[in-house]
Amino acid sequence: MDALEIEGRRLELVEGDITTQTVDAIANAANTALRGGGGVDGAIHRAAGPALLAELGERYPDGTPTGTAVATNGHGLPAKWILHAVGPIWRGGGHGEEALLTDAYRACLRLADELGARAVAFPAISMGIYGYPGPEGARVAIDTVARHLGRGTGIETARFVLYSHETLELFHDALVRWQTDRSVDRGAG
Ligand code: AR6
Repeated sequence: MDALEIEGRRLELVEGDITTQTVDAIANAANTALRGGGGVDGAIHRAAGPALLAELGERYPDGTPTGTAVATNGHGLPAKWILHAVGPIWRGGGHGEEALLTDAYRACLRLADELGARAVAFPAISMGIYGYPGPEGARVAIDTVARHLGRGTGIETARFVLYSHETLELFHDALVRWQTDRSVDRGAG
């Protein structure tokens, strides 16, 4: 496992299935309709059970826009809450994708703090069906979560759960780069 300590909090990278994580909250890479789908969204709905779809339909009948997130119970999952975030569909990079991906992670972090979640797991939002390029998507994910851990937050552990070794490697590279940039910033005073 790759891990980094930031202001006494942990940022971890693991290869695995997010639905089996024993954490307070897991993030989901959902779509604006919030009615389930493929990829990690499909896996989460299958593992959580039909009560998840029912809760989403009841509480969020209009869905949620790209760059935002909503919370539900975890239902059949070990996690207590699911944070359903909507990342951008990659359309070449000139359509605000980076800001929207940053917003999606930030929305999850904000919800996690509101709920009092101490351990939170994230998938690689937008990096599957939505086609966000690997190195850039991993950089946005690591930078956004690492920055949040460096501020006042109740989150003690943030864990990226990556579904393939290739994705894990991308996140590893982004983590190393973030660490290097931080040392340079500190060195410069
Ligand atoms: N655990 C962790 N990561 C997973 C899992 C899993 N069980 N399954 C897949 N991944 P994607 P997106 C990885 O496509 O790009 C859905 O239809 C996957 O390998 O799930 O944001 C939604 O309803 C990839 O690295 O999400 C939306 O319509 C990452 O999760 C749309 O897809 C994200 O891939 C969202 O597309």
